[in-house]
Amino acid sequence: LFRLMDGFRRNDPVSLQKDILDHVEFTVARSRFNFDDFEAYQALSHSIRDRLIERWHDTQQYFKRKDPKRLYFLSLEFLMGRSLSNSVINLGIRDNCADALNQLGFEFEVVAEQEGDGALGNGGLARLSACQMDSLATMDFPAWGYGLRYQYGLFRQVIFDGFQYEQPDYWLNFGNPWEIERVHVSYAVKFYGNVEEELLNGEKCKVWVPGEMVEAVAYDNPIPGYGTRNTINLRLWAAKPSDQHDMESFNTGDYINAVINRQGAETISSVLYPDDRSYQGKELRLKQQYFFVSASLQDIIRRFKDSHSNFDEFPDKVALQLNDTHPSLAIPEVMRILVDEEHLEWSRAWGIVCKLFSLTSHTVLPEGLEKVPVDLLGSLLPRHLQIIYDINFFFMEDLKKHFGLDYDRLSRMSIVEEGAVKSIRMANLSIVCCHTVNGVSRVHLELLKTRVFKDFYELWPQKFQFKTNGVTQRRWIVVSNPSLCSLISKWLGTEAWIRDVDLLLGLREHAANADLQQEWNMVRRVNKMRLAEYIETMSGIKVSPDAMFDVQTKRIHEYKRQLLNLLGIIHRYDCIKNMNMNERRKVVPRVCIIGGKAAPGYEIAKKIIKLCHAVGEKINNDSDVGDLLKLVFIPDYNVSVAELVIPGSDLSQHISTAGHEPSGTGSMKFLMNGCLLLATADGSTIEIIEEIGEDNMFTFGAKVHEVPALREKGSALTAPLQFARVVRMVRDGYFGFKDYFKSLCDALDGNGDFYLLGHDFGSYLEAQAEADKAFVDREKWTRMSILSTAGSGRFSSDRTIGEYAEKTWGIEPCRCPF
Ligand code: 26Y
Repeated sequence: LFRLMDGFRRNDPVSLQKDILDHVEFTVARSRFNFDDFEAYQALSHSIRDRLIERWHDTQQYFKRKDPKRLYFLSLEFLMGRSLSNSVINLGIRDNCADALNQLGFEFEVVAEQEGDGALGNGGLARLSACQMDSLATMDFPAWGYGLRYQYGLFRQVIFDGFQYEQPDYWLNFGNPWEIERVHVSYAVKFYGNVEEELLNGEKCKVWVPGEMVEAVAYDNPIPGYGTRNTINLRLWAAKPSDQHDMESFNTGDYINAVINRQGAETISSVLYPDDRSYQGKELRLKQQYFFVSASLQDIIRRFKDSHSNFDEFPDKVALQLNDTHPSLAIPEVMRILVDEEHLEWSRAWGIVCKLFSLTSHTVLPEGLEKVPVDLLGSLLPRHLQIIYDINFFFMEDLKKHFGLDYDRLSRMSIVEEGAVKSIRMANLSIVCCHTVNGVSRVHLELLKTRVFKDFYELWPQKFQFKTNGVTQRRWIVVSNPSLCSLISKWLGTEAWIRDVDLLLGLREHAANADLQQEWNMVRRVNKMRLAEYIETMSGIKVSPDAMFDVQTKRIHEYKRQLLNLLGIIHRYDCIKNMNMNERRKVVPRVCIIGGKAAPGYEIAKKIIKLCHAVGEKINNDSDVGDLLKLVFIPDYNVSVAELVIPGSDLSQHISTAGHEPSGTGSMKFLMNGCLLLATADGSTIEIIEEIGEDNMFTFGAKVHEVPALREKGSALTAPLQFARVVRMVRDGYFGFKDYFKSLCDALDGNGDFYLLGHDFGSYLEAQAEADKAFVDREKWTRMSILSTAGSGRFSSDRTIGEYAEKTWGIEPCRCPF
């Protein structure tokens, strides 16, 4: 009772201080009279973890008692970043923690900097999962996230001589106070073997006799909501050797080798695949996917069975969300459990499965669609392959009824792809079984309907929906830009926008107010100085905060066109070189900042990184140019680097070839922080333009519907002369490495310019010139900046999650009352 009324752990600075010192002494095992910043981080984190665990228990008990329909969010990737600041802010105890640390002689910011990044994902899709978890918790939804606890997260990018090198990210080296190991929550996951038939009550049924077993152990990561006691769970699975079926190997007498072989099991969850571009049918990747799916479903079904016995109620209590097709083996797995283990009839099981699943697609590239070779699937998961064949058989029968014997269509829509390598199309499997297929922006849905999944749209138009992505303002304003956060609250007269983000619109009426403008610029200036300092420490390059900070940070992809940006920078450099002193005085100084990782096997992306360094080397050391132009590459871009870069940017670039970026979420983070966008009309920027108005940003380039015809024509005719000139500079070795850059230049030749850099170059330069013009008009620029933040509310993940909850998952808030 004491606990219900009072809270077990107190949150005043003195109690926090006591807890911190206790953890210094008993958890970190250091003297309370002598500990450093890192140990202070560990002790504070453990104190916060205690508080999270209390709330976690209360929330989970409340969910259990109320038994609402739950959402299970299945994703192979989560990019959580750091947890300390986010947790104390969501718990509402940041200032108290800072006071407590202060009295012990530590500074909160310095202590928080000690934390490493949780980087269990590649890019957009993975960070989106993290933002959505924050919204699910804050909005009190009864949700669980499931994922894999990779021992090695996304590689660390190291730049040496301008080239990218990949280093392992062994993020657990210094311990992870944010997870709770649940040694007793573990499940056996089966692989290989064969399928046998057995008689059960006179009926034939299939039994999968596995050839290998691995244990999945749960690690729980509490996700606290903001302004609520609700704390939901992100459960990540780690692979451990299984005790079952192991007697044989130990009886052969080769004890040492038997022990060593057991360690092999752990490789399943050892490393994240660092490619977000093309799927390769690798056995380990497939093993990861099934391992994750099997453990999660055993856990979900166990929880369901705790209070239910009839599987017909399963879809009333459970919604399963597939984050792209990566977890789509969950579909045959649920069928297998219902049919083989629970002995439901096929058609009854199928009826249940069809009400459970929803899919969100995050790609438009055909290479991104997963296709698993049948041989691989059949050897690793023999029973699942049979089930997939059966699902396909019934689906093909239905199709014939619907469309007649249109064999072209049948073969395009089949889950099984015949061809040199017979494969299972995971997207087709998912669409057949999911009640809803979501795109991540309006235009993305259009592309899914008219290109990628056209046949399926014609069959099931009602399945196809979109929910424009969003990002959480808690992480992307409150945590990463505290001074802007205070300023917003001051001018809105409330902090309520942190939960109710539409209130940001209230800033619109103050956008021209001179006092707000002055305070706004002061906050932005300090953020720029912080970024300038970081740049100098990382690269030794001194940049002036008076210059416009022009930023493009995201994964390196041809379609994202970092190369267009670089060619634009070369053009700017070329112009400055050809100016006289008088003309140079009119140039608006720029600091161009590029950051992002290239997939290790993506040669062209790696060349783009090298080109950035080569061009930077030349420009930054040219005394003719001085502070008028700088080019810096920020290495190892990740969530915590983003938290520093985004608030310090003036202009940010989102310049993909139209029709290639499903949504893009970086743009939303920059927008929230009052950074102006320079963008093509692609993905979510189309909707951002609608929300804040075309006159509030700088847009250029071909439109989605123009791209196919332009490609046909080739851009040889439309590319401006300046384009040929800058490409030639690279080709002729003006920046060195002539041979190495040759293939980059070849790809831009007239007919080969697939991403239309040549076509868009002219309008890109015009948009850049517009940005220069606006930047020198301080009043105008600041107004645009305030209006950007004001209009960013629609791009909060709170809005996205609200839409999913209502239209796709059918779940309702369940708020823990104490
Ligand atoms: C199968 C494997 C090769 C693979 C692994 C990861 C394929 C794709 C991915 C990740 C895709 C991804 O991150 N897509 C991005 O999702 C964001 C969130 O919806 C979008 O904003 C962004 O436009 C899209 O590229």
